[in-house]
Amino acid sequence: MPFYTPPPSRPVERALLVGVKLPGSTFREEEANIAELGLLARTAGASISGSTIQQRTRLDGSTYIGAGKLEELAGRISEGDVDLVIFDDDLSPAQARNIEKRLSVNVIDRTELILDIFARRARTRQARIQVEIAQLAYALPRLRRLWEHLSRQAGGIGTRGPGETQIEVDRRRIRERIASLKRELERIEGGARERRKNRRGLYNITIVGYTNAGKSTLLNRLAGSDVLESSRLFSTLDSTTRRVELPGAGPVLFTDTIGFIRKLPAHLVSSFHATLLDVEEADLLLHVVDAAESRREDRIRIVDDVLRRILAGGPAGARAVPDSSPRAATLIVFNKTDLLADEGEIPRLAASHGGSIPVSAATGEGIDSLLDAVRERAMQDTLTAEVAVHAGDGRTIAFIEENVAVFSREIDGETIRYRVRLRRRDAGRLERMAGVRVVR
Ligand SMILES: Nc1nc2c(ncn2[C@@H]2O[C@H](COP(=O)(O)OP(=O)(O)OP(=O)(O)O)[C@@H](O)[C@H]2O)c(=O)[nH]1
Ligand SMILES: [Mg+2]
Repeated sequence: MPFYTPPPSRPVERALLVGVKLPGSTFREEEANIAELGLLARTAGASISGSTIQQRTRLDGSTYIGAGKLEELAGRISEGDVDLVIFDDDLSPAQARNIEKRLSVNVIDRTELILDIFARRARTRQARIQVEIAQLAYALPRLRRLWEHLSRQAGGIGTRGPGETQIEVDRRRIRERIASLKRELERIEGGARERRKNRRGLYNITIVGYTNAGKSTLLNRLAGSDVLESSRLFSTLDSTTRRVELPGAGPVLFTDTIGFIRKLPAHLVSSFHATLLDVEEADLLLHVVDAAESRREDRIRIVDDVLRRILAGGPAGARAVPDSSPRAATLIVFNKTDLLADEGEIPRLAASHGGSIPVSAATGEGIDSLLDAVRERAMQDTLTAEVAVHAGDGRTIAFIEENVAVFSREIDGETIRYRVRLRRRDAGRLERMAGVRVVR
């Protein structure tokens, strides 16, 4: 595939990280951004040789960092301990080309790095297709550079004539491939939507948040499960759902989702269909925030923003709403409170976001309060009902058995009496099908 995909067994690449500080931001912010880029690079399997932040009043159109800085980088690279230069921002095809020409080592930008991590992590067919679509869409305007790269590797100069036509052929092939992958994705998602029907009747809680916030650890703590949790970024690529009995509220479903990050590649956002469905179907969103992270407020904003972008790209009508926000209520969960140096920080967190809940998924502290809050919401949004159905009404019986949390069923002559817990918004639908009597 015409994309930067290093072989899995490559030796550890030594990376130099490059950021630019523009007038709108501070050095401290850029340092934090570079630190995050370093984490991403390590997640992708690279080691870090060094980093540099260039202060500029504006970006340079042809070299991004400016000709002088580029020379400086070339000097730094000639010392011999750098195989790869990673830019914290997206480079235009021309910028990447110019920089690569001068530096003679691999040059990638933030999007390529994130796509590379996703490509390595994707396990399910659906995740793989989504990543491949994003990679191809990203590669499409950059084919010329990739071709130059290849011809340089082959030692060939003067391949321009045939190269040009080859690029046209490749572009067409890539577009065809994207179209066919999208069709396959739609087929897979059709099936997934069918399977999801099974969880309609249960109360759905979707866990969202910045990558590494502790979403999977929280799910494991809540459900006693063992979803992969790790200090690497993007350990979770596929959603996982666990059923949990909440005393009083019956069974509910918790779903762990992929983490978000600053400057998430646009192509990738539009392919987050699974997460979109998880968010759309949620009755309650738990937004997990790393309380010990100094930029937690920024991260809350970034996650809200990505959620809006995902929802805006969603199916039917959502596109028309530029500020589409999740339909479900959101509860902010400040995680990792065990890492807070200052005890007084916890009340300050609570004050900063009303109704938020401080927890430590690692130690279990605060988990009971979280479960209480979830139970309270679930009780508000669901109700216990008694449903009487004629034993011959197969359609309604099938609907109840498949879509509603059933506590008990009793046969009383020609009638089946169910005791169920169902979502308020499902009650009307059931009422039209059978005689629903609400028991309070
Ligand atoms: N000290 C401490 N560490 C935690 C806590 N919760 C999670 N962690 C650690 O934080 C890291 C990330 O946890 P995960 O649960 O994998 O985070 P995630 O949000 O699922 O991350 P991605 O799936 O990569 O987006 C792991 O090293 C966890 O052990 C906590 O309450 N306290
Ligand atoms: Mg995870």
